[in-house]
Amino acid sequence: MTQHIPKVVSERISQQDSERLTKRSAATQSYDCSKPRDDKYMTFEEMECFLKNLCENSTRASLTSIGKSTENRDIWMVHLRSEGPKAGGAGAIWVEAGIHAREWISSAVGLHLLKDLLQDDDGTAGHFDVYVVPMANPDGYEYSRTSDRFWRKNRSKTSKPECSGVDLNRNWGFHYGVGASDFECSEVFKGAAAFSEPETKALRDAMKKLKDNLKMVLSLHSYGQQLLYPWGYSKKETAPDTEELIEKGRVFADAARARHDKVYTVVNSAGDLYTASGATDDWAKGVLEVKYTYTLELRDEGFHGFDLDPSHILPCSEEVWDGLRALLKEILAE
Ligand code: 0X9
Ligand code: ZN
Repeated sequence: MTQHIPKVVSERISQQDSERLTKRSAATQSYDCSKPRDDKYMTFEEMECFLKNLCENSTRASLTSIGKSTENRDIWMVHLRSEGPKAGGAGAIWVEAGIHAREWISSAVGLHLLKDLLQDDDGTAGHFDVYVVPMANPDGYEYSRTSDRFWRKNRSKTSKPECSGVDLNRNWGFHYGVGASDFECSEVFKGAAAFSEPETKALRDAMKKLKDNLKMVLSLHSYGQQLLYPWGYSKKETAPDTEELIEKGRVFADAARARHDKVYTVVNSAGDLYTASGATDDWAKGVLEVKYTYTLELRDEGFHGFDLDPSHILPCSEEVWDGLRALLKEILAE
């Protein structure tokens, strides 16, 4: 079942929001909003302007706020409607980026993917309904940009006044609490309860609406150049469809490597990285039963880590697009 979201952006964005998105601060005025930046990491305000521009200028793209962050920023979702003979029939793809504040490359790649998906150069992506949330943690991102570069969590208040923030990738309700912390000051604080955070609630509710139609969920993170497949919550349990997850994952990695010779390894989350529950991928697999769910750790392999130069934005986006397109082609052929 395909979810129908109105295509005209103004149907979903209030007059007030629309004015705010158009009226930009002086710092953003040098950016014309027509394409994602590759010379620097964008401000949240620049991202909003780009998203609005993209959806106003395309008949296939629409923009919806799926909820508000703790500090009242919008969590934007772009829906790229399927087209062509298989329209709607190929299913839906979910791409989420920016859950971790300091992983700036993830949203940068998410924004570039939007442009590539819409351009759909070989007609693969257009068969799918694609939903992209390019900035899932806007408060954390802005805090990382302006106050604390290596901030990871969101910015909600906890019971400890001196420690804010919940790790949004430990807050999803599937085997909640394994490999996560109860301690508010920890980087991997799981929150007071599963889905205690407005950001994870918004993502969950939007994904639930697509439930039966979802073929793939891809969560963009950094760093490590790894395509992680579930489970993350346990080394002992094997996720359904593991063989196919690995097989399709290798298709991604081969195509990505062919672009700029960067190696992405296809590995099991708990077995090869570490045990951690409460992440998007496990919840989508375990609760929504989506066949293909991955976390993609982008560039680099650790030399610069989170502090990746913006010169990587373009090549990293290109290799991910090539990998994703090849993977989608395989899913389409199933
Ligand atoms: O620990 C995480 O949340 C992810 N790595 S990161 O360095 N970007 O923080 C990996 C999550 C993998 N998936 C699960 N553990 N389910
Ligand atoms: Zn991350």
